[in-house]
Amino acid sequence: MKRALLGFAVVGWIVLLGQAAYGGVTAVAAPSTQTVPINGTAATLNGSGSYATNPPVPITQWSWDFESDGTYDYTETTLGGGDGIAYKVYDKGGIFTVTLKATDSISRYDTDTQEVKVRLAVSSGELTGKSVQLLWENANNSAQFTRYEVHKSTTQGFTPDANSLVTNITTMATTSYTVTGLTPKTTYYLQVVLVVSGGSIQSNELQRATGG
Ligand SMILES: [Ca+2]
Repeated sequence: MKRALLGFAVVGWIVLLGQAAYGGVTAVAAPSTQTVPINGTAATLNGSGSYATNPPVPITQWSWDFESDGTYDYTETTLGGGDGIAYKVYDKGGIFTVTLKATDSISRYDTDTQEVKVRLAVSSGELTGKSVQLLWENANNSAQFTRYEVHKSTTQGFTPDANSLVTNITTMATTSYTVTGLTPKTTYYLQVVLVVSGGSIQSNELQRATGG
């Protein structure tokens, strides 16, 4: 009798191990990285490519933690008409890791992550023959903020580097800067790079021609 019970226990463990090795849910967060502006275009958080195997039952619930702080911020289900695709507008600049949790109809789940870079949206204020004022949204993220870098170039699509750097601004609340000493009747390309603890993010590139 004792031997029979032991045999059953061993078979049970083999079945459990088989499920862990060959079946389950695979969460797929796509696209893996993307860049969106602050208070602008929503990031697309697409978990619809997630799937279950052995048995291949449907995925019935998707949950997202928008900044991977351990709390899921939004959940949708097939019962509620969800399709596994969510959108998120960020109101803080920075680099965010989004966690997706996909759960199937028999309560198995998996997680995957994607990176969303939220860049500054730069616009222009006053323009003269020798200067241009830049304005941008507050990064509003003291947990990550390191500095703003103002860059200028006469080459469209330039990559910000030491040569294009105009100034560093280390006060997060500062959201404008006037670039001076420019040549009249010249087209300039301007960016404000947001540097955060996890890396740096280029802004949009602003094109402005100085007056004569
Ligand atoms: Ca969260």
